[in-house]
Amino acid sequence: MNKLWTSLKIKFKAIRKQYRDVSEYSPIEFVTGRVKKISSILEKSKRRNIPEDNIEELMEDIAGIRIMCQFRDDIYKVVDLIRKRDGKDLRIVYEKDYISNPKGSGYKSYHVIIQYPVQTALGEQSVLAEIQIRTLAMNFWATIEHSLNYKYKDNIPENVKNRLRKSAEAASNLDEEMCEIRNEIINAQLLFEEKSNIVFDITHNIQLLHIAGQQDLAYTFQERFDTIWESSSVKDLAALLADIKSVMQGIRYLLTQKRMNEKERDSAFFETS
Ligand code: 0O2
Repeated sequence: MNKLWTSLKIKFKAIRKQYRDVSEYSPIEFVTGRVKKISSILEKSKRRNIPEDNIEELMEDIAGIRIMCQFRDDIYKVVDLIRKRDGKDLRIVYEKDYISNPKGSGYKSYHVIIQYPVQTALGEQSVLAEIQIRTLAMNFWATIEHSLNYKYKDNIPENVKNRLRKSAEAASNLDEEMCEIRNEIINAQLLFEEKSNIVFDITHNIQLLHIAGQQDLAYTFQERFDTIWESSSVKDLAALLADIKSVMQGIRYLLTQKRMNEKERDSAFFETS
């Protein structure tokens, strides 16, 4: 089983590295291996009537990995990454979405049960494994709840259960808040990029007006730019750029006409001389 989760862990760590190598944000924060405790295996085999000899083939979560993500949206990106590999280096058997449908305990995670090939002394064997995908907050909650369950031997007192459910809600709110903050940051970055592109275009076109000998127009636009720049409105900057571009188009048209007239005049001069 160690071979299985080591191989899976390496696979997902490699995906994370690929993102980081091209300086892109990785939806995978970190990956850990996970092997079920013997007591859990026995309890589950009893609950599901799985004969001891068939545990490895029939119990899907004996071993697997946990993939931790920074943000809740990242979980679905990781699920998509796994789906893209379906039928290639692994096969998806089924999925359990405990994020849309949390467990009664308050537990949240996305589980993907896969069939995965491992090399054994008897050759290649396909084994079942569970990939649990969750945020750091979900993992924090699940780790504590799991250890309390262990301590109370699955008989957590009702008042503690209630508090755990409330803390699961708090973890969920934290995830939501973080997602919103993140989207706000991404939007602010996009707006900043848009603004700097417009400013670059405006200043470049004002320079072109100077080169074209249109000093008066260049100064008029420069003044408008100075006023808008103070107020920092992208909408106003975009309107100014549109005005400059339309004036530039007119100037270009006039210059082309002028050049054509000059050419015609020159050829008429050479024809008559
Ligand atoms: P360990 O020690 O992590 O392996 P089901 O029969 O479908 O109702 P089943 O088959 O146990 O339930 O599958 P499920 O619910 O998908 O659980 C598989 C694993 O998910 C668990 O394995 C846990 O790792 C995790 N998990 C599921 N529910 C909870 C929960 O309420 N709290 C916590 N902390 N983890 C949960 P094990 O063997 O329980 O634990």
